[in-house]
Amino acid sequence: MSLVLIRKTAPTAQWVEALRHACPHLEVRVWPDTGPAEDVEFVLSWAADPGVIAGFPNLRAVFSLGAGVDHILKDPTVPAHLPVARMVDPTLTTGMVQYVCMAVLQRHRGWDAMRAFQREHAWRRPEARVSRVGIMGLGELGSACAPALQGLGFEVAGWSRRAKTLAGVHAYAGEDGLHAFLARTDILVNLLPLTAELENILDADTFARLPRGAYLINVGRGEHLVEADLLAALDAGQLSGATLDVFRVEPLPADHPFWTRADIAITPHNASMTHPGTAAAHVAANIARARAGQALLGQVDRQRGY
Ligand code: NDP
Ligand code: OXD
Repeated sequence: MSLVLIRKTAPTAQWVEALRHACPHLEVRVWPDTGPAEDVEFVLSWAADPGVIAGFPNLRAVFSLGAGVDHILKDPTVPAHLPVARMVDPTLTTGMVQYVCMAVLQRHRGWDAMRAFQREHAWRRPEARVSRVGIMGLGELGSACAPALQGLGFEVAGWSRRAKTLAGVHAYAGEDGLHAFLARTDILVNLLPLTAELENILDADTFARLPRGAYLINVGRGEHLVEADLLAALDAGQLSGATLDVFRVEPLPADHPFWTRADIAITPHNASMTHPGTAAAHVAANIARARAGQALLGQVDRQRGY
């Protein structure tokens, strides 16, 4: 029996080596060289084409190469009974904490303004700011970013589906908590998963509820953001800027209006990456669990969508 690795647009050698090391008795194959479809027990995938996963009749589980599972759940052919697990990887978490802290600090300390002053040879200090950070999504990643930001001196709030208690974090939950959460947030960090309910959550209404001049950091998914509403909010001064790592269409098309805006910082969906050396252990643990008929680590609730 084998595991098939599906990673169409990125190298696979490191993954194969790490998986063979973590699971010495597992046969690892790289799609499309899968061998007999009946022999495939697990798929470890990022953005498999629709129908590919359903082509393996004896699967025990599907593992995502990333924290997000939207790329798997949007394929209607993936059998409903099949357990799906998201990635939980310490290196992925650390990378996200670094990125979010970097983007928050750049905004808070006026880094872009200082670079612009430098280009003019101007010895000038940006305005001092008070920045209350609000994190949408207090899961694996959001709940790791919160204490790191607190350690840097920020007042931090978080918004999740169910009520949460995190030391020192102002926790808001559900639709009832959303407006109050937004009203106290100067820098909004989106770390939500993409579910049907959350698509387009970063829209004109959300922006209007933030304090005037607030800043957006979107590291969740491009589909959370209504792009035209962001441009309108920036033009109207309701938002003062945005750091965007994820987009509806990736790579971001060369003629997209975001590219040329001084008030938008773009990064190429690399806020954080799964690292095979640390993540293979999570896959190995889940293989053992699936074979023992146990719930997976990071198992997704297919109804909830994350
Ligand atoms: P988790 O599943 O651990 O956490 C998801 C969080 O979102 C939970 O706190 C959950 O609430 C909350 N949530 C879900 N639905 C709702 C809702 N309807 N209303 C309010 N809150 C909701 O995910 P991770 O932290 O591991 O990852 C989050 C996302 O980050 C990924 O799905 C992916 O899209 C993105 N990501 C982006 C990367 C990048 O490089 N740009 C890298 C890695 C991830 P509750 O706690 O109550 O369940
Ligand atoms: C992920 C991502 O979901 O990289 O891990 O977006």
